Amino acid sequence: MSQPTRIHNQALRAKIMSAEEAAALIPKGCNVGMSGFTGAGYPKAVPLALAERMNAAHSAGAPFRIGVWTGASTAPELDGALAKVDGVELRLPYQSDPTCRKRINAGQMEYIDIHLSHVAQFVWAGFLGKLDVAIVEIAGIREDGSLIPSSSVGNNKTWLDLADKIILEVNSWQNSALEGMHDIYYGMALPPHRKPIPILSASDRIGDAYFKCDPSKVIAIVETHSPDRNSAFSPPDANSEAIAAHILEFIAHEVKKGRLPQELLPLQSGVGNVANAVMEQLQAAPYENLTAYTEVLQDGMFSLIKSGKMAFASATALSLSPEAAAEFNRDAALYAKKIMLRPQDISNHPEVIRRLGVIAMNGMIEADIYGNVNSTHIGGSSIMNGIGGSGDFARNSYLSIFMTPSIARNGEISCIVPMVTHVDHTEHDVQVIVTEQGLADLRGLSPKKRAVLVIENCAHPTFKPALEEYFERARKCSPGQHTPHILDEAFTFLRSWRASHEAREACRKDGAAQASAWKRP
Ligand code: 0RQ
Repeated sequence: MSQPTRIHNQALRAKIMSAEEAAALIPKGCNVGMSGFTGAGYPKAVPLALAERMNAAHSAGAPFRIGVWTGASTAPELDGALAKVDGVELRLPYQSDPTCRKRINAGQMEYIDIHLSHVAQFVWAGFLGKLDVAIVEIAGIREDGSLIPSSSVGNNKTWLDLADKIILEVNSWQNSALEGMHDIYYGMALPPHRKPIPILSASDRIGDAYFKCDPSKVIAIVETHSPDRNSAFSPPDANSEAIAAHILEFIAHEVKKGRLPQELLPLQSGVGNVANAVMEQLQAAPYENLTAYTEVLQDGMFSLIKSGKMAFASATALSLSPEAAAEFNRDAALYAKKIMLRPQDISNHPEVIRRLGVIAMNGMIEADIYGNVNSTHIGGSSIMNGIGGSGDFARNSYLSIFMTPSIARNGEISCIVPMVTHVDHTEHDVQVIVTEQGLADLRGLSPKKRAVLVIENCAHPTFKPALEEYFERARKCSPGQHTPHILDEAFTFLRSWRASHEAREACRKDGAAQASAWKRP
């Protein structure tokens, strides 16, 4: 069934064409700023058509690659499709696509992982070179040529302002009630002309509801009717439930101590099932009038808005499951009054995060006994996703919480380690570490006291003795040192301990013959 037009500007209507025709206008080797943030508001047709074109070019022996700049992660129709045809020379700033990940770790794709709040400034300042083309999904074009943003804002304002050429995808699947939900701030300038950002509470409106767009730069408009990625959430598992319960207990303690108000402070919650479980548990907690100043609004937060527990949420993207998206579509006008979507350099701005006193909750891959956190690398060298907005929030929040199950890969690996193999958040940016085993409040503790608490409260029982042994020996090896370590062993100790532990277990089970064969590595 054909959809009523969303393009109300007559002059721009003349630029409507197919995705294939639009893709044909993108030059080889150019830098393209694409919309899209955590599976929301990404272009759904032109990247696929471009991938076809790239594939044909590769088959003809003439590789065709571009630089892909986005808000954050997108979807298989964008990152996945372009990566599969080897069409991406360089990708920034955050991705979570399996094909991209594989290519990056195989050295076949350049990847720059930067704080999400930095991207717009880097591009305005010219640090990343020239932005040639913008491909931006929008929900409609108004008579005056201004654009109604889609389910994510991300870096779209910057792409539209700075790209030489613009391709617009007008997606009629996006709810028309999105109109009015956005706050596009046009007051940002580069130093030394920068002014304070006048946001004093999460719901403050400081900009326009629409993007400005120079019509002379628009080279193509493609009409689509396609859903966002809308990944489903798995129901919270026991670990997520336990982590969420520890955080809720900690928050209740802070309220009791008078260090948090009864309505708490604005919440920021990272992506994923653990973050979602925390939001779900807040549903039953005795707090009202909650607010969020976050980057991604997921199902858990959406439920808090639906139940009336959360009064207002500011974000840069709506990243909902299919069920929650359907719910949003049913009652969009109501939600539109309680949700505001901003550019990511504002949703993640250090000044605002520090002023509002955000409670930041983010996932991690591993933490070390002193509180340094690795959010991005497996085994110290393979990228997982990227730092995303976790650094923007962790350093500037009022409370910075990092969470993970205590073990990974079927219990083979401890997520609490002597020394993290890669550091994204230093001990100075990490105040609370939580696993399903418990929570370590590191505020006000010197390194050695932190180590005792992290091992005691957060490590899995399988690995706790090894971590205690490491810490004890490190203290003895370097008496009095501020942050004791045995550098030769810091990365390998748990692995060799695990091997010896398994050998010991085998001996215990199989008897003396094996026991005599066992040697400590
Ligand atoms: O591997 O996918 O092969 O099974 O890492 O781990 O436990 O499923 O956790 O999905 O919550 O992701 C840090 C990656 C956690 C995420 C990270 C393996 C594990 C699994 C994923 P498989 P889980 P999650 C807002 C803020 C940075 C960005 C951020 C992230 C996979 O939270 O990307 O916070 N954060 N942004 O098996 C080896 C370990 C491991 C390990 C986990 N210690 N060793 N493998 N894994 N721990 C959002 C934005 O900014 C957009």
